Amino acid sequence: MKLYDGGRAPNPRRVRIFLAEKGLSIPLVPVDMAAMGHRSNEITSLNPLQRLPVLELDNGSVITESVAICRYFEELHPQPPLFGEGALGKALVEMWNRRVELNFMAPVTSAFRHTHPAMVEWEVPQIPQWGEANRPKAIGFMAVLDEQLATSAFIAGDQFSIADITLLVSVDFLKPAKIVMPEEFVNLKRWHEVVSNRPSAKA
Ligand SMILES: N[C@@H](CCC(=O)N[C@@H](CS)C(=O)NCC(=O)O)C(=O)O
Repeated sequence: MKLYDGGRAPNPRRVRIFLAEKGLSIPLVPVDMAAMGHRSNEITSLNPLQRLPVLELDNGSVITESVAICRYFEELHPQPPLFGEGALGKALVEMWNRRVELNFMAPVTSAFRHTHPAMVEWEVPQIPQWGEANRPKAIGFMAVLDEQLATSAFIAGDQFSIADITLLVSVDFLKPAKIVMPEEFVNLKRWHEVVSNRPSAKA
């Protein structure tokens, strides 16, 4: 089994954090994304979308999409549960993971990809106005996150989950996206400190 990894990029990091939380060590194949390694023939043959991460199994099967890769490991290694427990717990984790992906991770990464000069070849067409338009969207959703975290230790409830991992990589990507978290979001800040101190956050 091999995990094609993309270094500091948020989606590959999601999977590395997930594996660290599970205590799993999977052989990594580093791909130099700055040198466009993700557009190589090797990666394209595994994933025609030319995106990372990519998990290649020993039988030749290929899994792309960070959440699908994490789901695979969750099924093989159910402990600790990171996709929630029970009908309600699982639904809430899925709900928050999707909410964070669509309403926060997407605007944060779009702000970066549509404004940063290094992304010109990645994001075609690069539309700086669209990047600018996404900054207030990301900040607007922080209010929803902050409200949820006012009464909940983690984003989907009392237990750390994949939704926290998606949120962590997105909050950590605010800096490259040149978005500042407003001081008023004290619950989100408290949560960020807590999850950043977990050993897995170094992944
Ligand atoms: N939905 C995919 C997104 C994967 C993705 O966009 N990965 C980025 C790195 S964070 C990438 O490979 N980008 C390459 C490109 O845009 O050319 C997932 O969850 O894995």
